[in-house]
Amino acid sequence: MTAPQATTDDARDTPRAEVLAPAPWTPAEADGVRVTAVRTFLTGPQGCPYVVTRVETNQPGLYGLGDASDPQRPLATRAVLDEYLGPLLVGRDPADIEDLHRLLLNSGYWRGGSIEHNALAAVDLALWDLKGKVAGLPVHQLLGGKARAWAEAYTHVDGADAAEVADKVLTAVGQGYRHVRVQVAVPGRDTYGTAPRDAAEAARRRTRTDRWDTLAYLRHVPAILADVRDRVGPDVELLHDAHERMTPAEARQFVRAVEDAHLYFLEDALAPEDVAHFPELRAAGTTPLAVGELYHDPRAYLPLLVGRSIDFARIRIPTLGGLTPARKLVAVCEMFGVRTAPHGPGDVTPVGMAANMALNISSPAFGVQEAATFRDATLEVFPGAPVPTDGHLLAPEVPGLGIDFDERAARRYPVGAPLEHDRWALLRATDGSVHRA
Ligand code: GCO
Ligand code: MG
Repeated sequence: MTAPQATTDDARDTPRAEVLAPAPWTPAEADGVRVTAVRTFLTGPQGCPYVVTRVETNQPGLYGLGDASDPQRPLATRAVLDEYLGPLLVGRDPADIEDLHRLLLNSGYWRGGSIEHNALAAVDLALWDLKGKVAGLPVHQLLGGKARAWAEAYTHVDGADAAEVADKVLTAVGQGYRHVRVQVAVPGRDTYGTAPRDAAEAARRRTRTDRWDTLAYLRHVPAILADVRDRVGPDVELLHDAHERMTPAEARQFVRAVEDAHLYFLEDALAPEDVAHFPELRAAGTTPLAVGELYHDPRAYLPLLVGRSIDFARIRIPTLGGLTPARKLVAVCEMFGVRTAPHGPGDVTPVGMAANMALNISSPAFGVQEAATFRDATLEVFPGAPVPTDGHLLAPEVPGLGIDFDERAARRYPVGAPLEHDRWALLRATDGSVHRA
């Protein structure tokens, strides 16, 4: 760390000690719980970069865990934690989460954004974990206790034709799932959420050689989804993720065309940039609409909630800045009759999933939880990771978030180089233009 340069504005040359001044009401006695260190870890047991934070205290064995998982910018979120938020937290009493959340948020002056919020979430979750451990209560008890016995989970299937997809849906139903996300491959085109069928396609996927073709998607996918519905019957909820690849006009056509599939929800039919088109999208059909994984500002949901133009909020707790803002957003969702479907693909760590579960089990607004299958390596690194059984997730009944972190095991799964993951920038449309992936 280079010595601070002399600046013209003396106020900015505040000695470090003053920046770390405790809240005016913090009792002086030294034996109170105090943060002694904020450690960050980069690990990749699930095949994508995870940034995990451990907030350590002066009480033996008392620490809190957090998740700062922006899988496309892990080094950036880690730097915010190591250089700014962590040093600001050391020496403080971890109990006043609201105060600390705002202090850390305001410390950047230019507030918000995915990177800052993921870093903030890592501290925020750790403070809630600590508060539960100090209180001897699971975090869901701090949020008002249980509103349900378990949280329904949804799993992912994909395929090239209705027969294959229907088979996989019925297999998932056999495992106890009542909600299944269905993605369909468009032949010879890049399609979100579908596994490459062979080595050649896997190679094309790595270089994003296949193009995105909305017309082919609109012609192919709604018919397959309706066919899958006919094959699996009415007793399983089907979900689909359009992954913000359509224009508002195309999304209206898709919503109209997919009516016969009777979807539980259609996700990300519109990109955040096109949010103003949701009211007309809602008018185009009866399919419930879900959105939110790309939203890092909780207030970005307000026009959609107040306008009653969505049915599900796909909240991503790490990207929103943690449990503190997420619990407030979920309360507002409840007021507007919008349910939650928290984001939970493999790139939300088990710590983030444990935070999801604290909200899911305690909030009346909960709808369904996305539940990727954690690899054995991930379960090894995160003892207590939430794992669905019979299609649902149980909330841990131990103090805190109910999850742990094995630092030694984490070292066995180093992450890849920057830009190695996902290649979101590489997708192009049939005319060669860059396209949201
Ligand atoms: C989902 C998402 C993810 C994202 C991924 C980005 O609904 O699960 O769309 O698959 O694409 O989290 O890193
Ligand atoms: Mg999605």
